[in-house]
Amino acid sequence: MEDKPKITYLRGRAFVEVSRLIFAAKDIEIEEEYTTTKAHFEKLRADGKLMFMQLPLIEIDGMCLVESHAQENYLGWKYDMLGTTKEERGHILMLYEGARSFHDVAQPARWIVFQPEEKWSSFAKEATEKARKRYLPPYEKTLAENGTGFLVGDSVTIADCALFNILSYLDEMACYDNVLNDYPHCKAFVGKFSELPGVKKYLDSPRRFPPPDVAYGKEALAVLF
Ligand SMILES: N[C@@H](CCC(=O)N[C@@H](CS)C(=O)NCC(=O)O)C(=O)O
Repeated sequence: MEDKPKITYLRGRAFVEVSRLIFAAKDIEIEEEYTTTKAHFEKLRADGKLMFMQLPLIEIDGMCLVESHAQENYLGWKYDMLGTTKEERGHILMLYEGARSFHDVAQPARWIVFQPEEKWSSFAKEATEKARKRYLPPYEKTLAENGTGFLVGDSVTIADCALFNILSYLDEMACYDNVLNDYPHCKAFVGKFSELPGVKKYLDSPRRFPPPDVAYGKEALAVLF
């Protein structure tokens, strides 16, 4: 029997959440180990498990796989979440990369972990404006045109997992000013994706971390730097 895949990461979503969502969408059981001390992080580095000395780590198929992007692509390939034709693959990769870029500019750890609290609301406002200007309209249009509740085709792909990752912050956190109410297909997507059986199980479990807060930021900085 194959070993269960194992994720090693901090106690937060950040760089590994899309992989967690991919496993959840496919209802694949995994193990998780949380790095909560600098000593544990240094031990992983000393053991040679982190090729570029960074987390997250996914141990799968006899490999120590690092780099979140490679991890998500590998899982997409392994679990058939990259479409069935080359045109579908092209669209999925474009929408997946767009969702990663959307995450880079709008996800809340950018200010919650790295900025003083008095600046948080202006960062959140700027992130919401970027979301409205560049990212939410094309995802709204793509979901409306595809009409299946998924971005491409009629089953879940890595693009859906990456989109859910960023949209769930916009949906959960008051600082984004209920922006999804103006994008009904994106809002409905969050609801439908959350109801996929494996995803629902994951979201209802203690393994799903809340959005970052001050305590998470402190722990992450103490482990990493
Ligand atoms: N390009 C990497 C970046 C990963 C990354 O920045 N990891 C952070 C933790 S979230 C880290 O290990 N930082 C410690 C360091 O860079 O020394 C990826 O996408 O996986």
